[in-house]
Parts: sequence; structure tokens; C-alpha cells
Amino acid sequence: MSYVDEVLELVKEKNASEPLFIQAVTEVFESLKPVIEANEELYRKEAILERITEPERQIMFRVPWVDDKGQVQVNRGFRVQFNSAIGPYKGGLRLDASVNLGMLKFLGFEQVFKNSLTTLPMGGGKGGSDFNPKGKSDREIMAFCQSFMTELYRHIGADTDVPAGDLGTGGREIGYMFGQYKRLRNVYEGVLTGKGLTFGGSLARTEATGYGLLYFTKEMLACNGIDIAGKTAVVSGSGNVAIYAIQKATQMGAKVIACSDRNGWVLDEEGIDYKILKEIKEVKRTSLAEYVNYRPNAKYTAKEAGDKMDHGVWTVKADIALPCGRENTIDLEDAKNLVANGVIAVAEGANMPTNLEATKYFQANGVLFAPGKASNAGGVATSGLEMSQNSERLSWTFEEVDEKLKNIMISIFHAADDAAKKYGMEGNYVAGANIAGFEKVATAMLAQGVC
Ligand code: NDP
Ligand code: 2IT
Repeated sequence: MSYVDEVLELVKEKNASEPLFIQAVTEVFESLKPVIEANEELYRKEAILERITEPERQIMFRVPWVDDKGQVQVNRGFRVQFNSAIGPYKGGLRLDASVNLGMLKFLGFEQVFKNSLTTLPMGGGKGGSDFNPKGKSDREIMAFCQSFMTELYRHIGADTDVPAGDLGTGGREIGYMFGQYKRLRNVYEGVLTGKGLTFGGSLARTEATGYGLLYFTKEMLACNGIDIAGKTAVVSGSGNVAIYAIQKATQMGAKVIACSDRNGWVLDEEGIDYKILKEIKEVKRTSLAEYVNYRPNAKYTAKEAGDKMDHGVWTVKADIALPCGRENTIDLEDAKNLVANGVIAVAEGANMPTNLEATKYFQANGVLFAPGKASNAGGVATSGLEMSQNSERLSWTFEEVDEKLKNIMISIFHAADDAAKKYGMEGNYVAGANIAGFEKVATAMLAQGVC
């Protein structure tokens, strides 16, 4: 058995109860085969694949807090410090009822390669809690965030581990966590990114993942002779990544006609208005069903019990699909629908929204496919820029940050494109991104000895 297959079997055996983690490792390992085979003896002796799939540290803790009725609630908190070969651990905090260790290991593993692709000095990590922020009052959110940080603070720091937002965690939560960290440590430092603009946050960080996704997509299309202007697009999700992806796609002359949330999806043939989404999701924090109150010509379809996540959105005919909700929301059936409807590009704003079968189907049918660890790296890249600004105690303008973000996304596309070409897989950006991300981390790990 090849070294790659041997370690994949080992990973499956050791992490049998963590399907998302196994899925992420399987995808990366498939891509790495040619790289590992070119130097198998060294990598095997150094156990590089065993090491890169084992988090350096995993922290789990109790998060007790008091709800508005005076009832004590208990959640589980996590931080997976996956790999620090090229910089301090860096990655978001997910707050969702579904969060478990396996989910955060998948996200942390992806983050290692993503952060490497940004070219900035950031290792990979991820954390969060099975706390469900839906329907909670601001006071309850604050109580949870303060309790969460009361344990997490001892494991993080501006040069150790720098968390940020992710699904369910936005500016409000980061603010409460930052306040508690400062109180506990009596240190004012850039320990979190995605902070408010009055206390060290970077301009353009809120927009960065969505904008970056479109900078990447535009470059990918242009390098394949296609202009994004005039194209139609469908988006899943209507949260942070989706909103700013829709704004930037529209600015680039594309028309986004559908998006979704947990409860249903909206079709707006005149083009989704991102300002309405901001109002519904960032201000009112309510359901997408409200969209039709602002735009009576749009159509809302509620999800019914048993419906697959985001399935409706993928039945709409469009040139470009941008999954920006969460993992495993495009399966083979969805991919077949999209291809039958003539989709030309799929670019992942979320982490692993397309399952392995669907990804292969897109690639086999000539669809340009941008993997999340490359195409959604704009968020963490801008977090890296926030860290730089915090370290030099300066703030850059929106235009400066946005320009840097754009250049980073274009360079990530070319790193993935070049790596794919180098190993004879031209156009396979999944393989290219995995290889380019891996090479830097592996080189650093080898140079640092057995650790
Ligand atoms: P948000 O919480 O802001 O938005 C998530 C969106 O996905 C919401 O519209 C939410 O619906 C929807 N969603 C969540 N769970 C489900 C579900 N079970 N079924 C259907 N829809 C669902 O998160 P973000 O936009 O920050 O993150 C989205 C994705 O992008 C995640 O995969 C995240 O890991 C990834 N990502 C985020 C980055 C960032 O900077 N924030 C950076 C890179 C990647 P509802 O509105 O009803 O809650
Ligand atoms: O998945 C991701 O890249 C993020 N949630 C952003 C992480 C960060 O540290 O900005």
C-alpha cells in the first residue's frame, strides 16, 4: 500500500466517529499523492502525514452561563490548535448547536492549508461551542461569550493563537469576547480578529470573505477566457460570507438571483438586494422569509421537514454557483441539477460545502471548481492584515486593505493554478490548492525537526 493510502486508513481508524474530518483528509490526501510519491521515503520516515493529521493540541471545556429566566445552562467549548509550523494558530470560532470535536477538526485541518495559501505567517486552528445563538437575547449572548472566554483566555494570545468569527460568530460576539479577555489578562492586544472598528478591528474585514470569493472567481473566469459581467449567479446562505459575496458579484456586473437560510430560500429574478439582507440578518437577526416584504416580486419557498439543506437554490438555472452557507450542502444530485442547467463555475465561499462526489462530477463535466480553502481565504487573509495593523498600532484605509486582499486572492488563484500545472493536472484547482498549501507547511515542519 502506498504511504498516502496507509495513513488514510490509519486516520479513518483513529477518527472513526468523525466523518467530516475523514472527508476533509480524504480530499487533501487524494490531491497530495503525486507530491508524496515524488519523495515518499523522506515523508514516510518523517511521518509527515501522521503528524499533519494529528492536532498539536485539543482543548475542551465546560461553559456554564445563566439564561434570562435565571436557569443555568451548560455548553461545551472547544479550541483545536492544529498546526503552528508557519505561525500562531489562527482560525474562527463556530457557534452552532451541531458543533462537535470532529467538525472543528475538519475546519482546523482545512485552515492549516488555507492559511498557508494566503502567504501570511499563520498556523491553523478552529474552535467554538455547541451553544445555539438563535433566539438568544443580547444579554444571554454576552453571558455565554464571557463564560467561554473565561476558560479560553489561558490558551490564546496575540502570538499564540488568534481566534475570529465563523458561522454563528460575528462582530457582536467578538466584541464581548475581547472585552472579557482584556479584563482577565489586563493586556490590550490583538488576540482576536474581526474586532469593532473603534477597538482595533480592520476596515474591510467584515466584507473580506465575500469580496475575496469574488476576486478569486473573477480571476479564475478571466484566466479561462470568461467575463463575469452579465452572468447570473445563485448563492446559498445569507450570512456574513453570502451578503458580501452578493454585493461584490453585483458590483462586478453579475446578477445574483437566489439565496437561502436555514428555513428556506428566495428567488429574486430582478437581482437580490444585499442591503435588504443586511437589514434582515445583521440588524433584525430574523428569517429570510421577510425578504418578500421588501421585494413583493420575489418568491420565498419555506423548507419542509426532510428537505435537504439548500436544495432549492441548486435547482435554479444560473451560470455561477456560490455555496456560502455551510458544509455538505451540494451533493451529487444537486451537482447534476446545476450541470444540467449549464453552470460554468462553482466557487466555495463556505468550508467544504460540496461533497467529494459532487466535486468530482463538476470537474468531470468541465465546470470550473474553486475549493473553499483557496476561494474563501480572503477572510482569514484580512484577519492576518488586522494582526499586522494591531502589531504596528496603525490602521490602514479601506482601500489599502481591499487592494491587498484583491492581490492576495489573485495570487492564491495563481498558486493553485501553477501547482496543478506542475503536477500535470491543469485546471484542477482542488489539487493545486492542496498541493500549494501543503508544500509550505511540510517544508517548515521538516525544518523544525520532530515536533
Ligand atoms: P453566518 O452565520 O453569518 O451565516 C451562515 C449562513 O448559513 C446563514 O444564512 C445560515 O442561516 C446558513 N445556515 C447555517 N446552517 C444552516 C443549515 N443547517 N441549513 C441551511 N442553512 C444554514 O456564517 P458565515 O457567513 O460567517 O459562514 C458561512 C460559511 O463560510 C461557513 O462554512 C464558514 O465556516 C465559512 N467561512 C466563513 C468565514 C468568515 O470570515 N466568516 C471565512 C471563511 C469561511 P440562518 O441565517 O438561518 O442562520
Ligand atoms: O474559515 C475561516 O477561514 C474563518 N472563519 C476565518 C478565520 C479567521 O481567523 O479570520
